[in-house]
Amino acid sequence: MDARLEAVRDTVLARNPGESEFHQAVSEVFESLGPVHDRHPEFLEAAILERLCEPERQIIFRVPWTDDSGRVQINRGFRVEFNSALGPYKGGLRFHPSVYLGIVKFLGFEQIFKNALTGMPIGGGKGGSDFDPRGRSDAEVMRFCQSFMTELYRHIGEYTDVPAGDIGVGGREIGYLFGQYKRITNRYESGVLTGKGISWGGSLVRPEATGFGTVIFTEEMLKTRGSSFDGQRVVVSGSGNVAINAIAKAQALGASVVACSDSSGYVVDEAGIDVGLLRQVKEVERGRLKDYALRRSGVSYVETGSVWDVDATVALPCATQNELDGGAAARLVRNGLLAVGEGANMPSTREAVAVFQEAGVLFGPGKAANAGGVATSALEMQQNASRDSWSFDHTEQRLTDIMVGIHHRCASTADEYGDPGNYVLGANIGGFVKVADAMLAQGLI
Ligand code: NDP
Ligand code: 2IT
Repeated sequence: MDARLEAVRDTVLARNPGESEFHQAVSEVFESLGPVHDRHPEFLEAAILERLCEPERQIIFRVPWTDDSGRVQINRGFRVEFNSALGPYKGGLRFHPSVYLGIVKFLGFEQIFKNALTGMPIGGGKGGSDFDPRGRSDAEVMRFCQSFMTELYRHIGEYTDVPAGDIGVGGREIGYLFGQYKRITNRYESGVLTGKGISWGGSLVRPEATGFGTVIFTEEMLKTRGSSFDGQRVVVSGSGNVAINAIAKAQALGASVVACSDSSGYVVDEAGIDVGLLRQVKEVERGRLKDYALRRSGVSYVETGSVWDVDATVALPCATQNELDGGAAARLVRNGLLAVGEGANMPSTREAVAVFQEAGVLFGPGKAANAGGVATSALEMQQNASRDSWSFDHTEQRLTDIMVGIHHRCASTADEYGDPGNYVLGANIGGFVKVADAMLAQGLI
């Protein structure tokens, strides 16, 4: 890494001790930016990087609620409003026991560049809680969401900060959060949250958008090698919102998706995952992946090892950060891997990314490949602002155009900076330059 950038990076790491995921996300972006600063010394002079790494505002709050047995529970809530150069802070809320400030900051930092790449007018932010929704009743989830929003409402708004879902936050949670916001503020402010239900301000295609978008981006990468999803053998990690919709889209394009996972194990279904059954088990019944294997013949369920032990020509990691390490990457490469599209945020470790890139595997980093979710959130905001609602086909076409556009931006930026095919470089530089230009224009704030 460039010595000037290394000095800034070291200061950022020292000022944010113990936040390993944030350190990882910052280091990865900095490693791409040397050539930009050679061309744009004004960015260094204006301390754009130092400002980018310091969130504009960080909110941490107590979330008290009572469980079904009447016991008081206390969780911690977060919202990191990272950067508003391009628009209101925009990014999801994650409810998972692992959530702490370092995870929220890594996600918020990634979101700045991702949102810039979409070409939509949205800044970057992220939030969540260490609340674990697993095993909680609907009533408990509702009381938690109401308490969470009772603090969060004062910090968000259509023109300020617009949260959405992420791990552990889907349509049910957005509903409870929106209801409480409306009740406290006495405003039907549809544009304050995205991922809403269709009948009360949501957008068609938003539920599918992240998984669909990841596959569309990966298809664009495959096309550069004269290939496509048709006939590929695909492995997907996770079995939540992003994974299920990535499986559906990959199969619609002619691929066979033979495995997916949850945090307890993975299934191998050589006949191709039955998306209808998977949706029934995971989305309707809120069951575990093991239940899928119990209900379908010829499927094996594996509790040890990793879903990345299953050979694939295309890998779509759609679960969580750092779930695919260097060893798994090397094994996949040895067994014929052609492409990786990251549906999750930072699922590949830095060692894994290096293995893929050295082997010449097409590698689409999350901030580009999974941007379809937030882009469709921005389309939901457009519909809310105009009090309109668009058809499925129209919205899906917009999503497709946006993903093709992001692919083009990443590829042409990589070409421009002399490293064709390096989508990591293209995404980091493409997103950064857009935000840096806006920050310069807006003065020292
Ligand atoms: P969901 O909560 O719907 O699903 C998450 C899935 O990942 C579940 O199958 C879950 O398994 C698995 N998972 C979570 N944590 C772990 C872990 N520590 N180890 C193994 N598996 C794990 O979340 P989403 O599908 O919405 O999100 C998945 C990823 O996609 C995240 O990285 C998220 O940040 C990213 N993303 C999401 C977007 C969206 O629009 N929802 C947009 C862009 C990115 P289990 O049930 O066992 O916990
Ligand atoms: O990581 C992400 O981009 C998301 N969780 C979606 C954010 C959004 O505002 O739709």
